[in-house]
Amino acid sequence: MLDSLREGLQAAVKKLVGANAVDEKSVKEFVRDLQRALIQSDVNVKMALEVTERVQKRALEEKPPAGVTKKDQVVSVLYEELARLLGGEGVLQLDKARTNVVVMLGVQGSGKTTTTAKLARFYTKRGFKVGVVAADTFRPGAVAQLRTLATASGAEVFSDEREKDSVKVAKEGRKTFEGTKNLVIIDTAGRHKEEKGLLKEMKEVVVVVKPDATLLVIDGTIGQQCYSQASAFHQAAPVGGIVVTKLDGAAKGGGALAASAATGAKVYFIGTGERIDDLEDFAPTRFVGRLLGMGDLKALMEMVKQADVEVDEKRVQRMMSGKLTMDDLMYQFDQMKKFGSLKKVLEHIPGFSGAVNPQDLDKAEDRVKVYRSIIQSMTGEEKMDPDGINSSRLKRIAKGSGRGEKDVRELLSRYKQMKSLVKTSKGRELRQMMRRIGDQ
Ligand SMILES: Nc1nc2c(ncn2[C@@H]2O[C@H](COP(=O)(O)OP(=O)(O)OP(=O)(O)O)[C@@H](O)[C@H]2O)c(=O)[nH]1
Ligand SMILES: [Mg+2]
Repeated sequence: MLDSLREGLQAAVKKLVGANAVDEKSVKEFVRDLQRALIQSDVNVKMALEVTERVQKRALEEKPPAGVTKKDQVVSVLYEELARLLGGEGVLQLDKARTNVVVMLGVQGSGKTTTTAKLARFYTKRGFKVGVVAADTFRPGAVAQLRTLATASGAEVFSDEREKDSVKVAKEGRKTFEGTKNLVIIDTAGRHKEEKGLLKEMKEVVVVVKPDATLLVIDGTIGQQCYSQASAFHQAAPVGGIVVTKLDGAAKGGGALAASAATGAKVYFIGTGERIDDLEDFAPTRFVGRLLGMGDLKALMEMVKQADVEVDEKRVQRMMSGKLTMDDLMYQFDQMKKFGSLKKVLEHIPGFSGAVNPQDLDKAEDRVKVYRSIIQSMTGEEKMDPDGINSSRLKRIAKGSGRGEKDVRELLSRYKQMKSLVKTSKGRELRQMMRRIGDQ
């Protein structure tokens, strides 16, 4: 999903990270690359320019915080600005103590009926009693479609196939469920004799039903039209929240940004498939993280900070004095494990995902696994003083760990390298070196 936007943004980031220095020239080039990536992925031109101007201004004016490189700072500025564009975390505010009413809006085929059923399922699972109202009186078969989908979701369905006035059906449905359901979702028509008529009808439904929220359903694959479509609906009936559907398919992703910016409303959910469970609640930071090919940057920074503190305080001083044991090495491996896999760590680091051959990483992780099993087969004395391991001990360790003698020798020579490095290096370099231990 979202391949084009992701690839464009990642290519821009990779180029910046690969540049010799972050100066005015490389920042401007970065900004141009970003603009191209955004516009090619259906982000509205005006928005693309606004966002990238802010990125440029901050990149040129702000200083990186202590311990953060200029490159990482620029990438995290981009991350923040994209997340901000999406309007922060959006949650549909529902009060279980009463009957909440939500009206679905959107043009034909955008996914209103499917999303109605998905939402019914989503909230039924969370203990809500849900009723859905079939207020699409225009399209033949609409009621049957909703009935099939919503019944599978565990919700009760209200419909009146003789009534052709959708406003009346919506009103009646609401009345029927008032007091007995926690949530009433009103599915509306997407087709009309003419487009203006559709917007007028939506306006009437909203005026009569007075919902707690209107949700605009936007097809994520329609590209640039997302912006104007969202604005048109927003003018007819204020949009409370947005659901972007079909983000599993050919969507370029810019539509989500566009619809959000056009209405000022937040994206609450995204549809990621045709099945009833293919609905995700939407977190902008996660979304942007996915786009930039990194996980949650904030979480990463936390992890790095924590690990650094532990390494600093508990170990490095002692190691710096030249007393390096196999337990210290093992500790380093455990640190890496705490990060999840090394690969995951690199995915988190701006510019790194995709820049490193995954095969190399797999190899590095394999080596660490081998080293770990060898260290486990050592006696306490051997771990404390690896220099005292003679050839007969070496044979025993190899046998005990099920590894080759060559592997044991390799580990010992790594250990020696590191120990001699300890004497010359500062703590920071040491840590970097230790993190690189698996690299061959
Ligand atoms: N792949 C994919 N398909 C979806 C998603 N959401 C909806 N669809 C499909 O899109 C088509 C239209 O969905 P509907 O829910 O009928 O759309 P609608 O807005 O109710 O359409 P009208 O009732 O004609 O206005 C159906 O084939 C759905 O299966 C999604 O998130 N991913
Ligand atoms: Mg429908």
